[in-house]
Amino acid sequence: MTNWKDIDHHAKSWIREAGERIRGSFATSLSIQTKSNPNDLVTNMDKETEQFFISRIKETYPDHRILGEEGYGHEIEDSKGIIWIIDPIDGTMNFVHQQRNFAISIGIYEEGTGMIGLIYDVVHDELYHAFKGEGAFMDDTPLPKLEHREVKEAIIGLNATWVTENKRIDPSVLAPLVRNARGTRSYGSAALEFAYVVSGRLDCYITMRLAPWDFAGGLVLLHEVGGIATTVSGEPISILERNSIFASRPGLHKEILNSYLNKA
Ligand code: 2AM
Ligand code: CA
Ligand code: CA
Ligand code: CA
Repeated sequence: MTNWKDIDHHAKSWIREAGERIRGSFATSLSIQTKSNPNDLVTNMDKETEQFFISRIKETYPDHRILGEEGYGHEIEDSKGIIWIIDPIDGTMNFVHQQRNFAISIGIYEEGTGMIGLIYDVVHDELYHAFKGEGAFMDDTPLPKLEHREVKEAIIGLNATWVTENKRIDPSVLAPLVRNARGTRSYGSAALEFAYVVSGRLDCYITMRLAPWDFAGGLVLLHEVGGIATTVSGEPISILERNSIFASRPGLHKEILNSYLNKA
């Protein structure tokens, strides 16, 4: 029998410990490299944090598998067994430039079902956490179920890139939504944007391409507050692949899908 409470306890204590290490790194100098392009950054702390989780998990749960952004985990092609999906620093550009607005994200899945979701806002020391069927919390505060809100009263999480010429969506699809909404915000960390939808600070979040480690934790949290996440065309999200993401309050999800996104 899997002891899920034990896993939950370890995951929370490791994520706080990793956050402590990251906060400690502010006093030291970072080593920064680029990945796929000059704006795609990675630091020694991204790598060290992922390695920290991997060594703890391997030591304690040798039969669990790990999918991490920086590639120190396993090659994962199926959703069998227990898989930890980890983004050691989500919002690396913010980490480097701002020393805030980044998070550690962990989703723990069993046979493809999200069991535990953790998003740790390291600088604010705020842990968003959810366990399947037990609701979502920010530290000790339970997060209420999300209710409908109309577009005209909604704050939408959206990166300006998607309203300029780009290869994934026609900007004329999103422009009317941007015009009709109460406001838009972009935080530069998908995990935090998920946490903000979960806690009602954003009413929805739309992005054209995320990887599993960007949304694995957020999906579990969102589900626990009755939020809805699909691709921008309303399809189910595949947990081991890259997807576009539309995460929202219920009701608002339907309104935006029907009146804006489905006109794509
Ligand atoms: P990262 O900081 O972990 O790389 C920035 O808008 C958000 O998109 C961050 O959550 C960032 O995660 C993520 N991101 C950056 N580059 C990406 C890429 N090529 N594919 C998917 N997500 C990306
Ligand atoms: Ca990255
Ligand atoms: Ca990320
Ligand atoms: Ca990352």
